Amino acid sequence: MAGFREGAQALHAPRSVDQHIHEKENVLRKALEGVRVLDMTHVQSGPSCTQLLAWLGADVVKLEAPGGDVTRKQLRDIPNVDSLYFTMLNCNKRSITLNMKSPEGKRIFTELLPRFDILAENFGPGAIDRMGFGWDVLQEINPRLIFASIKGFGDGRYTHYKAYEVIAQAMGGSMSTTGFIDGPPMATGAQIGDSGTGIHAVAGILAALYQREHTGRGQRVTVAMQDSVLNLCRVKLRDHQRLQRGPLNEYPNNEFGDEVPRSGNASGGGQPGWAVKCAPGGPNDYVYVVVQPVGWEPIANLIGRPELVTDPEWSTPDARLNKLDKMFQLIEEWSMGLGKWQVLEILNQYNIPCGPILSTKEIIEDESLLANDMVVRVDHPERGEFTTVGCPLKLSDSPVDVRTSPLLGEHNADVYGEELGLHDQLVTLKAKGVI
Ligand code: CAO
Repeated sequence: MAGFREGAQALHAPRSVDQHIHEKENVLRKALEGVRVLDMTHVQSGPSCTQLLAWLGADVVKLEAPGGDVTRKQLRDIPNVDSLYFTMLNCNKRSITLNMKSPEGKRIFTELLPRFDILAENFGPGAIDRMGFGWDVLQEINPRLIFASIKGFGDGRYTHYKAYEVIAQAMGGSMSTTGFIDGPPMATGAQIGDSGTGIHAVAGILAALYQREHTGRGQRVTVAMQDSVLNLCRVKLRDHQRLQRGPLNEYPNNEFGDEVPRSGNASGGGQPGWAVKCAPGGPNDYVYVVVQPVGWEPIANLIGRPELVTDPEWSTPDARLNKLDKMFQLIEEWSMGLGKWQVLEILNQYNIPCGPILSTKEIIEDESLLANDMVVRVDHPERGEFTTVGCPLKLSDSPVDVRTSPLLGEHNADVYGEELGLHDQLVTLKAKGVI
Protein backbone atom coordinates (compact mmCIF):
# COMPACT_ATOMS: atom_id res chain seq x y z
CA MET A 1 0.00 0.00 0.00
CA ALA A 2 2.99 2.28 0.49
CA GLY A 3 3.39 3.01 -3.23
CA PHE A 4 -0.28 3.88 -3.59
CA ARG A 5 -0.17 6.36 -0.72
CA GLU A 6 2.90 8.06 -2.06
CA GLY A 7 1.30 8.33 -5.48
CA ALA A 8 -1.89 9.86 -4.12
CA GLN A 9 -0.08 12.30 -1.83
CA ALA A 10 1.90 13.48 -4.79
CA LEU A 11 -1.34 14.62 -6.38
CA HIS A 12 -1.80 17.50 -3.96
CA ALA A 13 1.75 18.39 -2.93
CA PRO A 14 3.89 20.72 -5.06
CA ARG A 15 6.61 18.68 -6.76
CA SER A 16 10.04 19.45 -8.11
CA VAL A 17 11.26 18.19 -11.47
CA ASP A 18 13.54 15.78 -9.59
CA GLN A 19 10.57 14.40 -7.71
CA HIS A 20 8.68 13.96 -10.97
CA ILE A 21 11.55 11.94 -12.43
CA HIS A 22 11.86 9.92 -9.23
CA GLU A 23 8.14 9.13 -9.32
CA LYS A 24 8.32 8.10 -12.94
CA GLU A 25 11.09 5.65 -12.14
CA ASN A 26 9.00 4.14 -9.37
CA VAL A 27 5.85 4.11 -11.41
CA LEU A 28 3.17 1.64 -10.38
CA ARG A 29 2.52 -1.07 -12.91
CA LYS A 30 -1.16 -1.15 -11.99
CA ALA A 31 -3.39 1.67 -10.77
CA LEU A 32 -4.37 -0.12 -7.56
CA GLU A 33 -1.12 -1.97 -6.95
CA GLY A 34 -0.61 -2.39 -3.22
CA VAL A 35 -4.30 -2.03 -2.38
CA ARG A 36 -5.67 -5.10 -0.63
CA VAL A 37 -9.31 -6.16 -0.73
CA LEU A 38 -10.83 -8.77 1.56
CA ASP A 39 -13.69 -9.86 -0.62
CA MET A 40 -16.63 -11.45 1.17
CA THR A 41 -18.96 -10.92 -1.76
CA HIS A 42 -21.01 -13.61 -3.45
CA VAL A 43 -23.34 -14.12 -6.43
CA GLN A 44 -23.06 -11.21 -8.90
CA SER A 45 -23.37 -7.67 -7.56
CA GLY A 46 -20.43 -7.80 -5.15
CA PRO A 47 -18.12 -10.01 -7.26
CA SER A 48 -18.60 -7.73 -10.28
CA CYS A 49 -17.28 -4.87 -8.13
CA THR A 50 -14.27 -6.68 -6.71
CA GLN A 51 -13.36 -8.17 -10.10
CA LEU A 52 -13.00 -4.63 -11.45
CA LEU A 53 -10.80 -3.72 -8.47
CA ALA A 54 -8.67 -6.78 -9.21
CA TRP A 55 -8.38 -5.77 -12.85
CA LEU A 56 -7.23 -2.34 -11.75
CA GLY A 57 -4.43 -4.05 -9.86
CA ALA A 58 -5.70 -4.63 -6.31
CA ASP A 59 -4.86 -7.86 -4.48
CA VAL A 60 -8.37 -9.26 -4.05
CA VAL A 61 -8.63 -12.17 -1.62
CA LYS A 62 -12.05 -13.76 -1.83
CA LEU A 63 -13.12 -15.11 1.54
CA GLU A 64 -15.72 -17.87 1.17
CA ALA A 65 -17.49 -20.16 3.60
CA PRO A 66 -15.89 -23.63 3.44
CA GLY A 67 -18.72 -24.67 1.10
CA GLY A 68 -17.85 -21.86 -1.33
CA ASP A 69 -19.77 -19.09 -3.08
CA VAL A 70 -23.07 -20.65 -4.10
CA THR A 71 -22.49 -19.65 -7.72
CA ARG A 72 -19.56 -22.07 -8.02
CA LYS A 73 -22.24 -24.76 -8.32
CA GLN A 74 -25.05 -22.81 -9.99
CA LEU A 75 -25.88 -23.39 -13.67
CA ARG A 76 -22.91 -25.72 -14.08
CA ASP A 77 -22.18 -26.70 -17.67
CA ILE A 78 -19.44 -29.21 -16.76
CA PRO A 79 -19.91 -31.60 -13.81
CA ASN A 80 -17.79 -30.82 -10.73
CA VAL A 81 -16.13 -27.80 -12.32
CA ASP A 82 -16.71 -24.21 -11.21
CA SER A 83 -19.56 -22.74 -13.24
CA LEU A 84 -19.13 -20.01 -15.81
CA TYR A 85 -21.31 -17.91 -13.51
CA PHE A 86 -18.45 -18.05 -11.01
CA THR A 87 -15.47 -18.01 -13.34
CA MET A 88 -16.72 -14.97 -15.27
CA LEU A 89 -17.17 -12.87 -12.12
CA ASN A 90 -14.13 -13.82 -10.08
CA CYS A 91 -11.13 -13.48 -12.36
CA ASN A 92 -7.78 -12.26 -11.00
CA LYS A 93 -8.80 -12.99 -7.39
CA ARG A 94 -7.34 -15.36 -4.82
CA SER A 95 -9.55 -17.62 -2.70
CA ILE A 96 -9.47 -18.49 0.97
CA THR A 97 -12.10 -20.32 2.99
CA LEU A 98 -13.17 -19.37 6.50
CA ASN A 99 -16.10 -20.34 8.66
CA MET A 100 -17.19 -17.02 10.10
CA LYS A 101 -19.57 -18.73 12.50
CA SER A 102 -16.85 -20.62 14.37
CA PRO A 103 -14.92 -18.91 17.21
CA GLU A 104 -11.62 -19.81 15.56
CA GLY A 105 -12.85 -18.42 12.25
CA LYS A 106 -13.71 -15.14 13.95
CA ARG A 107 -10.30 -15.01 15.60
CA ILE A 108 -8.50 -15.58 12.30
CA PHE A 109 -10.69 -12.95 10.63
CA THR A 110 -9.74 -10.45 13.34
CA GLU A 111 -6.07 -11.12 12.65
CA LEU A 112 -6.53 -10.79 8.91
CA LEU A 113 -8.49 -7.56 8.87
CA PRO A 114 -5.69 -5.08 9.72
CA ARG A 115 -3.79 -6.38 6.68
CA PHE A 116 -6.46 -5.12 4.27
CA ASP A 117 -7.54 -1.72 2.97
CA ILE A 118 -11.03 -2.70 1.87
CA LEU A 119 -13.64 -5.17 3.08
CA ALA A 120 -16.46 -5.78 0.61
CA GLU A 121 -19.63 -7.77 1.23
CA ASN A 122 -23.12 -8.19 -0.14
CA PHE A 123 -24.72 -10.55 2.35
CA GLY A 124 -28.40 -10.38 3.14
CA PRO A 125 -29.39 -7.60 5.58
CA GLY A 126 -27.86 -8.01 9.04
CA ALA A 127 -25.69 -11.05 8.19
CA ILE A 128 -22.37 -9.33 8.85
CA ASP A 129 -23.66 -8.04 12.21
CA ARG A 130 -24.82 -11.54 13.10
CA MET A 131 -21.27 -12.73 12.42
CA GLY A 132 -20.21 -10.24 15.10
CA PHE A 133 -18.51 -7.79 12.75
CA GLY A 134 -20.68 -4.69 12.48
CA TRP A 135 -19.12 -1.39 11.39
CA ASP A 136 -18.24 -0.40 14.99
CA VAL A 137 -16.28 -3.59 15.52
CA LEU A 138 -14.56 -3.41 12.14
CA GLN A 139 -13.49 0.19 12.71
CA GLU A 140 -12.03 -0.72 16.05
CA ILE A 141 -9.99 -3.53 14.53
CA ASN A 142 -8.81 -1.44 11.57
CA PRO A 143 -9.53 2.32 11.62
CA ARG A 144 -8.17 2.68 8.07
CA LEU A 145 -10.59 0.10 6.70
CA ILE A 146 -12.99 0.99 3.93
CA PHE A 147 -16.04 -1.17 4.48
CA ALA A 148 -18.19 -1.49 1.36
CA SER A 149 -21.61 -3.11 1.48
CA ILE A 150 -24.09 -3.76 -1.28
CA LYS A 151 -27.67 -4.30 -0.19
CA GLY A 152 -30.97 -4.42 -2.00
CA PHE A 153 -32.25 -1.22 -0.43
CA GLY A 154 -31.24 1.87 1.49
CA ASP A 155 -32.58 2.83 4.90
CA GLY A 156 -36.34 2.70 5.23
CA ARG A 157 -39.22 0.32 4.79
CA TYR A 158 -37.34 -2.14 2.55
CA THR A 159 -34.02 -2.23 4.46
CA HIS A 160 -34.48 -5.73 5.79
CA TYR A 161 -35.47 -7.29 2.49
CA LYS A 162 -33.21 -9.46 0.37
CA ALA A 163 -32.90 -8.60 -3.30
CA TYR A 164 -31.99 -10.11 -6.63
CA GLU A 165 -31.35 -8.52 -10.02
CA VAL A 166 -34.87 -8.25 -11.35
CA ILE A 167 -36.28 -7.17 -7.99
CA ALA A 168 -33.99 -4.16 -8.21
CA GLN A 169 -35.13 -3.57 -11.78
CA ALA A 170 -38.73 -3.79 -10.58
CA MET A 171 -38.26 -1.33 -7.73
CA GLY A 172 -35.78 1.04 -9.35
CA GLY A 173 -37.99 2.21 -12.21
CA SER A 174 -36.66 -0.02 -14.97
CA MET A 175 -39.38 -2.65 -15.36
CA SER A 176 -42.33 -0.27 -15.42
CA THR A 177 -40.67 1.69 -18.22
CA THR A 178 -39.36 -1.25 -20.27
CA GLY A 179 -41.43 -3.14 -22.85
CA PHE A 180 -44.33 -2.23 -25.06
CA ILE A 181 -47.40 -0.41 -23.81
CA ASP A 182 -49.72 -3.32 -24.57
CA GLY A 183 -47.46 -5.87 -22.85
CA PRO A 184 -46.38 -6.61 -19.28
CA PRO A 185 -43.44 -4.88 -17.54
CA MET A 186 -40.16 -6.32 -18.81
CA ALA A 187 -36.78 -7.15 -17.34
CA THR A 188 -33.75 -6.04 -19.34
CA GLY A 189 -30.98 -8.48 -20.23
CA ALA A 190 -28.34 -6.06 -18.99
CA GLN A 191 -27.70 -6.83 -15.33
CA ILE A 192 -28.18 -3.28 -14.18
CA GLY A 193 -29.29 -4.34 -10.69
CA ASP A 194 -26.29 -6.57 -10.03
CA SER A 195 -23.32 -5.53 -12.16
CA GLY A 196 -24.74 -1.99 -12.43
CA THR A 197 -24.61 -1.76 -8.64
CA GLY A 198 -21.14 -3.31 -8.60
CA ILE A 199 -19.85 -0.50 -10.78
CA HIS A 200 -21.44 2.10 -8.51
CA ALA A 201 -19.72 0.42 -5.56
CA VAL A 202 -16.35 0.64 -7.33
CA ALA A 203 -16.82 4.41 -7.66
CA GLY A 204 -17.66 4.74 -3.95
CA ILE A 205 -14.70 2.60 -2.87
CA LEU A 206 -12.19 4.51 -5.02
CA ALA A 207 -13.48 7.84 -3.69
CA ALA A 208 -13.15 6.54 -0.11
CA LEU A 209 -9.60 5.36 -0.83
CA TYR A 210 -8.70 8.80 -2.14
CA GLN A 211 -10.28 10.57 0.84
CA ARG A 212 -8.34 8.31 3.18
CA GLU A 213 -5.14 9.73 1.74
CA HIS A 214 -6.14 13.06 3.31
CA THR A 215 -7.88 11.97 6.49
CA GLY A 216 -6.05 8.76 7.32
CA ARG A 217 -9.46 7.28 8.17
CA GLY A 218 -11.42 4.54 6.51
CA GLN A 219 -15.14 4.89 6.00
CA ARG A 220 -18.35 3.04 5.32
CA VAL A 221 -19.52 2.80 1.69
CA THR A 222 -23.04 1.54 1.16
CA VAL A 223 -24.70 1.08 -2.19
CA ALA A 224 -28.25 -0.14 -2.71
CA MET A 225 -29.34 -2.01 -5.81
CA GLN A 226 -32.63 -0.12 -5.98
CA ASP A 227 -30.75 3.20 -5.84
CA SER A 228 -28.30 2.17 -8.54
CA VAL A 229 -31.08 1.12 -10.91
CA LEU A 230 -32.89 4.36 -10.16
CA ASN A 231 -29.72 6.29 -10.97
CA LEU A 232 -29.71 4.54 -14.34
CA CYS A 233 -33.40 5.38 -14.82
CA ARG A 234 -32.80 9.10 -14.26
CA VAL A 235 -34.26 10.10 -17.65
CA LYS A 236 -37.53 8.34 -16.84
CA LEU A 237 -37.91 10.55 -13.77
CA ARG A 238 -37.15 13.52 -16.05
CA ASP A 239 -40.02 12.43 -18.28
CA HIS A 240 -42.29 11.86 -15.31
CA GLN A 241 -42.00 15.52 -14.40
CA ARG A 242 -42.39 16.65 -18.01
CA LEU A 243 -45.76 14.87 -18.03
CA GLN A 244 -47.13 17.63 -15.81
CA ARG A 245 -46.74 20.03 -18.75
CA GLY A 246 -48.34 17.80 -21.35
CA PRO A 247 -47.83 14.66 -23.43
CA LEU A 248 -44.37 13.32 -24.25
CA ASN A 249 -44.44 13.96 -27.96
CA GLU A 250 -41.32 11.97 -28.75
CA TYR A 251 -42.90 8.83 -27.26
CA PRO A 252 -44.76 6.53 -29.68
CA ASN A 253 -47.69 6.36 -27.23
CA ASN A 254 -51.01 8.02 -28.00
CA GLU A 255 -52.32 8.39 -24.47
CA PHE A 256 -50.61 9.56 -21.30
CA GLY A 257 -51.72 9.28 -17.69
CA ASP A 258 -49.82 10.43 -14.62
CA GLU A 259 -46.91 8.00 -14.97
CA VAL A 260 -44.29 7.39 -17.64
CA PRO A 261 -45.57 4.63 -19.94
CA ARG A 262 -43.53 1.85 -21.51
CA SER A 263 -42.38 3.17 -24.85
CA GLY A 264 -41.10 0.13 -26.74
CA ASN A 265 -37.86 0.91 -28.52
CA ALA A 266 -38.14 4.70 -28.46
CA SER A 267 -34.76 6.26 -27.85
CA GLY A 268 -35.44 8.03 -24.57
CA GLY A 269 -33.18 10.87 -25.66
CA GLY A 270 -33.73 14.12 -27.52
CA GLN A 271 -33.37 12.46 -30.94
CA PRO A 272 -35.94 9.93 -32.13
CA GLY A 273 -34.82 6.35 -32.69
CA TRP A 274 -36.33 2.94 -33.37
CA ALA A 275 -35.30 -0.62 -34.25
CA VAL A 276 -36.20 -1.25 -37.89
CA LYS A 277 -36.39 -4.70 -39.48
CA CYS A 278 -33.85 -5.91 -42.01
CA ALA A 279 -33.48 -8.93 -44.31
CA PRO A 280 -33.74 -11.88 -43.96
CA GLY A 281 -36.10 -11.24 -41.05
CA GLY A 282 -34.50 -13.32 -38.27
CA PRO A 283 -35.01 -12.51 -34.57
CA ASN A 284 -31.99 -10.16 -34.49
CA ASP A 285 -32.23 -8.80 -38.01
CA TYR A 286 -32.85 -5.24 -36.92
CA VAL A 287 -30.91 -2.02 -36.93
CA TYR A 288 -31.47 0.70 -34.38
CA VAL A 289 -31.58 4.00 -36.25
CA VAL A 290 -31.43 7.49 -34.73
CA VAL A 291 -32.69 10.36 -36.87
CA GLN A 292 -30.80 13.53 -36.00
CA PRO A 293 -32.02 16.73 -37.69
CA VAL A 294 -29.08 16.61 -40.13
CA GLY A 295 -29.79 12.95 -40.88
CA TRP A 296 -33.20 13.51 -42.38
CA GLU A 297 -32.06 14.66 -45.82
CA PRO A 298 -29.75 11.68 -46.50
CA ILE A 299 -32.30 9.27 -45.05
CA ALA A 300 -35.15 10.64 -47.17
CA ASN A 301 -32.94 10.33 -50.25
CA LEU A 302 -31.78 6.81 -49.35
CA ILE A 303 -35.31 5.53 -48.82
CA GLY A 304 -36.38 6.96 -52.16
CA ARG A 305 -38.51 9.81 -50.80
CA PRO A 306 -36.46 12.93 -51.69
CA GLU A 307 -39.61 15.07 -51.76
CA LEU A 308 -39.88 14.70 -47.96
CA VAL A 309 -36.70 16.75 -47.53
CA THR A 310 -38.54 19.95 -48.40
CA ASP A 311 -42.16 18.97 -47.67
CA PRO A 312 -43.13 21.23 -44.72
CA GLU A 313 -45.06 18.27 -43.24
CA TRP A 314 -41.73 16.37 -42.96
CA SER A 315 -38.83 18.77 -43.30
CA THR A 316 -38.28 19.71 -39.61
CA PRO A 317 -37.90 17.63 -36.44
CA ASP A 318 -41.03 19.31 -35.01
CA ALA A 319 -43.07 18.50 -38.09
CA ARG A 320 -42.02 14.83 -37.88
CA LEU A 321 -42.70 14.53 -34.16
CA ASN A 322 -46.35 13.52 -34.51
CA LYS A 323 -45.58 10.87 -37.14
CA LEU A 324 -42.46 9.14 -35.90
CA ASP A 325 -44.19 5.77 -36.32
CA LYS A 326 -44.81 6.58 -39.97
CA MET A 327 -41.24 7.85 -40.38
CA PHE A 328 -39.70 4.64 -39.05
CA GLN A 329 -42.17 2.61 -41.12
CA LEU A 330 -40.83 4.32 -44.25
CA ILE A 331 -37.25 3.64 -43.16
CA GLU A 332 -38.16 0.03 -42.44
CA GLU A 333 -39.68 -0.46 -45.89
CA TRP A 334 -36.20 0.40 -47.20
CA SER A 335 -34.16 -1.52 -44.61
CA MET A 336 -36.16 -4.72 -45.03
CA GLY A 337 -34.56 -5.14 -48.46
CA LEU A 338 -31.06 -5.10 -46.97
CA GLY A 339 -29.07 -7.05 -44.39
CA LYS A 340 -28.32 -5.29 -41.09
CA TRP A 341 -24.57 -5.07 -41.86
CA GLN A 342 -25.37 -3.41 -45.19
CA VAL A 343 -27.67 -0.93 -43.45
CA LEU A 344 -24.92 -0.19 -40.92
CA GLU A 345 -22.45 0.52 -43.68
CA ILE A 346 -24.76 2.62 -45.83
CA LEU A 347 -26.09 4.78 -42.99
CA ASN A 348 -22.61 5.37 -41.63
CA GLN A 349 -21.51 6.66 -45.03
CA TYR A 350 -23.86 9.56 -44.24
CA ASN A 351 -22.86 9.80 -40.58
CA ILE A 352 -26.25 8.56 -39.43
CA PRO A 353 -26.01 6.99 -35.97
CA CYS A 354 -27.22 3.41 -36.03
CA GLY A 355 -26.41 -0.01 -34.61
CA PRO A 356 -27.31 -3.53 -35.71
CA ILE A 357 -28.88 -5.65 -32.99
CA LEU A 358 -26.05 -8.10 -32.25
CA SER A 359 -26.83 -11.58 -30.98
CA THR A 360 -24.66 -13.17 -28.30
CA LYS A 361 -23.12 -15.32 -31.06
CA GLU A 362 -22.23 -12.27 -33.10
CA ILE A 363 -20.77 -10.55 -30.05
CA ILE A 364 -18.62 -13.46 -28.94
CA GLU A 365 -17.24 -13.72 -32.49
CA ASP A 366 -16.87 -9.97 -33.08
CA GLU A 367 -13.34 -9.23 -34.28
CA SER A 368 -13.13 -5.75 -32.81
CA LEU A 369 -14.36 -6.88 -29.39
CA LEU A 370 -11.75 -9.64 -29.47
CA ALA A 371 -9.05 -7.22 -30.59
CA ASN A 372 -9.99 -4.78 -27.81
CA ASP A 373 -9.81 -7.48 -25.13
CA MET A 374 -13.52 -7.19 -24.44
CA VAL A 375 -14.07 -10.82 -25.39
CA VAL A 376 -11.22 -12.66 -23.72
CA ARG A 377 -10.10 -16.28 -23.63
CA VAL A 378 -8.86 -17.44 -20.22
CA ASP A 379 -7.22 -20.69 -19.13
CA HIS A 380 -8.83 -22.39 -16.13
CA PRO A 381 -7.01 -25.26 -14.41
CA GLU A 382 -10.06 -27.54 -14.39
CA ARG A 383 -12.32 -26.45 -17.24
CA GLY A 384 -9.65 -25.56 -19.77
CA GLU A 385 -10.17 -22.42 -21.82
CA PHE A 386 -13.27 -20.32 -21.28
CA THR A 387 -14.42 -17.05 -22.73
CA THR A 388 -15.24 -14.05 -20.60
CA VAL A 389 -16.02 -10.37 -20.94
CA GLY A 390 -12.93 -8.24 -20.43
CA CYS A 391 -12.44 -5.00 -18.55
CA PRO A 392 -14.27 -2.05 -20.06
CA LEU A 393 -12.03 0.44 -18.21
CA LYS A 394 -8.99 1.11 -20.38
CA LEU A 395 -6.18 2.91 -18.52
CA SER A 396 -3.08 3.73 -20.54
CA ASP A 397 -0.76 3.17 -17.56
CA SER A 398 -2.58 0.24 -16.03
CA PRO A 399 -3.13 -2.52 -18.58
CA VAL A 400 -5.43 -5.39 -17.60
CA ASP A 401 -4.28 -8.96 -17.84
CA VAL A 402 -7.33 -11.19 -17.31
CA ARG A 403 -6.39 -14.30 -15.33
CA THR A 404 -8.42 -17.27 -14.17
CA SER A 405 -10.76 -17.31 -11.18
CA PRO A 406 -9.35 -19.22 -8.19
CA LEU A 407 -10.30 -22.71 -7.09
CA LEU A 408 -12.04 -22.87 -3.71
CA GLY A 409 -9.48 -22.29 -0.95
CA GLU A 410 -6.61 -22.35 -3.44
CA HIS A 411 -4.74 -19.68 -1.51
CA ASN A 412 -5.33 -20.84 2.07
CA ALA A 413 -1.69 -21.79 2.47
CA ASP A 414 -0.45 -18.50 0.99
CA VAL A 415 -2.62 -16.31 3.18
CA TYR A 416 -2.98 -18.27 6.43
CA GLY A 417 0.43 -19.88 6.20
CA GLU A 418 2.63 -17.12 4.80
CA GLU A 419 0.85 -14.11 6.26
CA LEU A 420 -0.44 -15.39 9.60
CA GLY A 421 2.18 -18.08 10.21
CA LEU A 422 -0.43 -20.83 10.55
CA HIS A 423 1.39 -23.37 8.36
CA ASP A 424 1.35 -26.06 11.04
CA GLN A 425 -2.34 -25.64 11.78
CA LEU A 426 -3.72 -25.78 8.27
CA VAL A 427 -4.58 -29.49 8.32
CA THR A 428 -6.29 -29.27 11.70
CA LEU A 429 -8.20 -26.13 10.77
CA LYS A 430 -9.43 -27.86 7.64
CA ALA A 431 -10.42 -31.01 9.57
CA LYS A 432 -12.35 -28.90 12.08
CA GLY A 433 -14.22 -27.09 9.28
CA VAL A 434 -12.72 -23.70 10.18
CA ILE A 435 -11.20 -23.22 6.72
N1 CAO B 1 -18.93 -18.43 7.13
C1 CAO B 1 -20.06 -18.75 7.74
N2 CAO B 1 -21.26 -18.32 7.36
C2 CAO B 1 -21.30 -17.52 6.28
C3 CAO B 1 -20.15 -17.15 5.57
C4 CAO B 1 -18.91 -17.64 6.04
N3 CAO B 1 -17.77 -17.34 5.45
N4 CAO B 1 -20.51 -16.35 4.55
C5 CAO B 1 -21.85 -16.22 4.61
N5 CAO B 1 -22.33 -16.93 5.65
C6 CAO B 1 -23.70 -17.05 6.10
C7 CAO B 1 -24.22 -15.71 6.59
O1 CAO B 1 -23.68 -15.43 7.86
C8 CAO B 1 -25.70 -15.95 6.59
O2 CAO B 1 -26.08 -16.60 7.76
P1 CAO B 1 -27.28 -16.10 8.71
O3 CAO B 1 -28.38 -15.65 7.81
O4 CAO B 1 -27.57 -17.34 9.51
O5 CAO B 1 -26.76 -14.99 9.54
C9 CAO B 1 -25.89 -16.95 5.47
O6 CAO B 1 -24.58 -17.34 5.04
C10 CAO B 1 -26.70 -16.48 4.30
O7 CAO B 1 -26.28 -15.22 3.83
P2 CAO B 1 -27.17 -14.38 2.80
O8 CAO B 1 -28.40 -13.85 3.46
O9 CAO B 1 -26.30 -13.36 2.21
O10 CAO B 1 -27.50 -15.46 1.67
P3 CAO B 1 -28.89 -15.91 1.00
O11 CAO B 1 -28.52 -16.97 0.05
O12 CAO B 1 -29.92 -16.23 2.02
O13 CAO B 1 -29.35 -14.61 0.22
C11 CAO B 1 -29.07 -12.79 -1.31
C12 CAO B 1 -28.74 -14.24 -0.99
C13 CAO B 1 -28.30 -12.42 -2.56
C14 CAO B 1 -30.56 -12.64 -1.55
C15 CAO B 1 -28.64 -11.89 -0.13
O14 CAO B 1 -27.29 -12.12 0.12
C16 CAO B 1 -28.85 -10.41 -0.38
O15 CAO B 1 -29.97 -9.90 -0.34
N6 CAO B 1 -27.76 -9.67 -0.60
C17 CAO B 1 -27.79 -8.24 -0.78
C18 CAO B 1 -28.31 -7.89 -2.13
C19 CAO B 1 -27.47 -8.50 -3.23
O16 CAO B 1 -26.29 -8.32 -3.33
N7 CAO B 1 -28.12 -9.21 -4.12
C20 CAO B 1 -27.41 -9.74 -5.28
C21 CAO B 1 -28.09 -10.89 -5.76
S1 CAO B 1 -27.39 -11.54 -7.24
O17 CAO B 1 -26.06 -10.80 -7.49
